Amino acid sequence: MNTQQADVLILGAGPAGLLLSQLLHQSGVRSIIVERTSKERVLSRIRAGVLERGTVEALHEANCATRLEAERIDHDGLILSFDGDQVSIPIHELTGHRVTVYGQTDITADLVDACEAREQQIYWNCPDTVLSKLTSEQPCAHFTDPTRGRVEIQAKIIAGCDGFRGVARQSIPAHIRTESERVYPFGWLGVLVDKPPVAHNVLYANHAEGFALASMRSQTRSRYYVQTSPGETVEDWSIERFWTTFKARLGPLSDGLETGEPVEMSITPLRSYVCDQMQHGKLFLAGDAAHIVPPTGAKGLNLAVADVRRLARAITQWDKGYEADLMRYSNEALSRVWKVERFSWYLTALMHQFDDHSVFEKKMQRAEFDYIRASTAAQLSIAENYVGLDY
Ligand code: FAS
Ligand code: PHB
Repeated sequence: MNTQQADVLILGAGPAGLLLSQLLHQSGVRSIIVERTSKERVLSRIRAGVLERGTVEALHEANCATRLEAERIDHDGLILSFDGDQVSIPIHELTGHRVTVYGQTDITADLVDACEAREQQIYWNCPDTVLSKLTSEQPCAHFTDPTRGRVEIQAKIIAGCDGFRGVARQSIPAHIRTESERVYPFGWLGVLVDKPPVAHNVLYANHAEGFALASMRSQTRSRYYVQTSPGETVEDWSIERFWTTFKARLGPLSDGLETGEPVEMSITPLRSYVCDQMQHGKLFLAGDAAHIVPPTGAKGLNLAVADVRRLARAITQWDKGYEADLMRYSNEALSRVWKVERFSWYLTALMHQFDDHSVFEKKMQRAEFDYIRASTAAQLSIAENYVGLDY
């Protein structure tokens, strides 16, 4: 058995784990990362694309914003379309802030580059981690490294950044965990295509046949989504069927759309989920390990970053002998998590077609849209959530 000591053990090399390691390094706190899969697999994931102001700030704090500053696209607004009617919400005019388009794939690559530049220790391809002694002063992780064999890491703190299907949350005793979940009766089929974006801002469309979203990764690469029925898989969708559906749901807003063969095509299920305990003993959860939001509000990655910024500051204070922030971490993180869950659920309920909706519920969706179109106060509410609530 190879045994190692670490101040902080981070489980997961997704954006949450990588950013936490980088921010701790900036504060002089050393960590070790253990990742279930390969570096190539981590770098290949195509997910979020819209960054809140806090996420951009965090990447600057992490000294990982050089490429972001060279390639970012800032948006002053977002567009909501409802059966062909539309409202453009001027988020910058209303809040003084913008959102930034820069893909999660690029963020992950930038963070991995930073880790390698400072020779951060990352155990890749270690799928069998087991956590123990979480309520002791020396929590442990045991796993099998492909080259070194069995490894035991004795840490002072363990950060569970291992996503929704990781082991960290499951290591909190079930009788202590309070979990809340809403699974939506639809998914999103996402397409990445090397064509100029059809709209200059992110466009959300609710059409009688279903939801569609037009976003981008650059001026030459677009990211588009359509709502799919329960149980549908990516094999049920040809790219031709996608383009026909996408055009129909955008209506006249699809004028000028350039179609083509996809770089990537995949289906994501939609759920809202919160584990109401984000810490247990010396284990602290951050990101998708603790919560999931439907991507409608563009919040998944941004919420993970907000957790990590809070946790990094608390661990840095702990390292200096001040534990109060760490003891308050879960309660304070959850306060913001629930507000972001609300916004993501609200926009999902507003912009999607639900098979079990009565005529009344459909009328309520339309009335909400008409209210937003006519009310600066309603638009400000959406705008302040979209650009990111204060930490
Ligand atoms: P992640 O899931 O990204 O990373 C967790 C890491 O832990 C992974 O590398 C995993 O391999 C590793 N891991 C898991 N189990 C482990 C174990 N036992 N031991 C060690 N490591 C382990 N958000 C948006 O805002 N907009 C979007 O459009 C969007 N699209 C998405 C599409 C998909 C298919 C998915 C799954 C999510 C999407 N999200 C989107 C949300 C997504 O961006 C997450 O919020 C973000 O990746 C959260 O980052 P992490 O918390 O680091 O979790
Ligand atoms: C994306 O660009 O992938 C994106 C944008 C806005 C969302 C979700 C995803 O709400």
